[in-house]
Amino acid sequence: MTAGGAPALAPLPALPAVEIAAVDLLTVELPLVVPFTTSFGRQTSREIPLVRVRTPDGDGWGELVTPPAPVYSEEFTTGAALVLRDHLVPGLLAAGRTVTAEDVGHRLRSIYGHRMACAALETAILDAQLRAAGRSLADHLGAVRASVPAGVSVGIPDGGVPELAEQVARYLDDGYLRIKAKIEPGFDTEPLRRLRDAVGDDVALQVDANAAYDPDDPAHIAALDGLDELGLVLLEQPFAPDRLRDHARHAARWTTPVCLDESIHDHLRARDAIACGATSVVNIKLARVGGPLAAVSVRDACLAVGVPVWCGGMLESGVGRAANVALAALEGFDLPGDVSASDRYWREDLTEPFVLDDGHVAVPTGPGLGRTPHPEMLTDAAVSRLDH
Ligand code: NPG
Repeated sequence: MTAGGAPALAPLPALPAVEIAAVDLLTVELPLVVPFTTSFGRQTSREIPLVRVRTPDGDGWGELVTPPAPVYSEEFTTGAALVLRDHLVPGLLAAGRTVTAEDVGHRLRSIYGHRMACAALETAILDAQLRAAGRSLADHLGAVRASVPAGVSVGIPDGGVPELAEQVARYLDDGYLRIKAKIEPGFDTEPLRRLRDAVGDDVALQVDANAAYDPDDPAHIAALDGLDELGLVLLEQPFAPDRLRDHARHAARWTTPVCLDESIHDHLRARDAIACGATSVVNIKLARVGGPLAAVSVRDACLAVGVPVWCGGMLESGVGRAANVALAALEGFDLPGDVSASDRYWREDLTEPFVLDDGHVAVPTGPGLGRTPHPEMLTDAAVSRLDH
């Protein structure tokens, strides 16, 4: 058992440490092919900061997935870049420049939170270690499949239900195996009923509220009750992250499984949320929980009590997506995740693109992440040093 009681299914193999020569942050901006609107805002592009760990044996990469404002969690891009430069990287290197991915958790254990920032650093170090060892991340984490079932997350469109139905029809044509629609108070039961009518009962449809509902507001609860009749795969994060008891109270009345995302920041929270009935499915985002190693421990905690998991996304470029796809290839990730092809997000990805093949995305097999940013995509990147 690990410290918090998560049974490790199989310990990850040890990898040789790497010698860190420098740590950089390279930031590029990419426009999204379609605006992405959730209950907390509208995004038309992404500022994508990449952590690059330079070693004598080559570079390792990790993506910082923070939104520009602290609307999904406390983290946001400017703050995360600062905490990397002023706390995480100096704290890590203070104990020596020979490091392993595990050292991010061990050496920085006195720092609270900032999991997305930690995840970018841990991923970059693990990538460097794995590239030096000639091993893929998926293999290292214990992947059990060569390709993963792909779902797609669809924002709240400016054009309402007709535009939503049109977008969803296109994604289904492309082969996506499940649709996740964003909801918010005022855009829930009725639009979703019309979407269900448009796509038919056989389409795997789920909704994500991004914590926008008040568990004590009768109008909000009536709207969520209405969704319970639509044969949804799951209802994701209706209430604020800390409101586990409220999730449990309402989940007990609904037939639609409640799935938590924002609430689950580590394996202990996963264990508690499951035990109190707040969640019966868990969305695992490696960035939200602090990196690939923590993501495996959350998966372990869920699997130990038979709770299914799936891999979430944060509109990553090919760098972050490569890590997500490796995670989604593990045992237990049986539901299609928010693991979509590159062209759902970008006209041109930073890396060799991920493509959809018969509703699946192939798991990278090359060393480390198996994806490297194309140098020509980084020519306009803002570059800063994080290690001094
Ligand atoms: O396909 O990567 C993707 C996006 C999936 O809906 C998605 N992400 O709440 O899960 C979420 C949402 C998100 C995106 C949240 C960006 C925060 C920022």
